[in-house]
Amino acid sequence: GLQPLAPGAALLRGHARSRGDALVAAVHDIAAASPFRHLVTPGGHRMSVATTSCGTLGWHSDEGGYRYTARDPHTGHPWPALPELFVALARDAAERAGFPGFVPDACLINRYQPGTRLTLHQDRNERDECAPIVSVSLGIPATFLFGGLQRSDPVRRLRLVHGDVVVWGGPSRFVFHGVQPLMHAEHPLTGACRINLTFRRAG
Ligand code: MD5
Ligand code: FE
Repeated sequence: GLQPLAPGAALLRGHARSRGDALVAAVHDIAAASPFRHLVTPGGHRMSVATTSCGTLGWHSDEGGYRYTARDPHTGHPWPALPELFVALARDAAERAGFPGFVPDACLINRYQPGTRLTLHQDRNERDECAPIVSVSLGIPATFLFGGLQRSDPVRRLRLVHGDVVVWGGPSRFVFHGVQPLMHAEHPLTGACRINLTFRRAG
């Protein structure tokens, strides 16, 4: 089923669950080529979330700013390709949520361990502002926070579990959002860890 969350935003509960094994296996292959790393924010803070990417563009930050790059600065090589499974899942989820024809060129992969958090922020480094962001949760549960277009807007809490997919588009594309510090738990596929895939049209 599809649960509307806000204008342009929808939760597809369990939509990726049947493909969980293949998705986690693909993440392991990607991380073997472009390892998870803790990026440094432009403000000089090491992020508690560990990140890698796949696709023609990947996400990077350092003291110089936030940006998408064609090569992994850690390896000097292009980012691993987007697996066909990822492209098909993102496209199908976006279409169900009312955004047909979504073709992602970047997938950011975030790895959360107990205590890892993501402070409230907006995603505004993607060129195509009409394209949605598709988020896939794998592994242990997290409490996702989403607010409004102003940092001061009230924040709603949403529990996301293994296999949940959320599509953020239209008026919800630029809302403030974050993830509460992860509680300890274990999942048979990921251990004490949550993996989030976010599919974007960045270039
Ligand atoms: C996560 N990742 O759970 C989230 C899922 C990130 C990030 O926030 O930037 O890596 S993506 C959730 C998202 C993205 C863009 C817009 C909105 C939510 N939104 O409008 O709420 O690791
Ligand atoms: Fe974000």
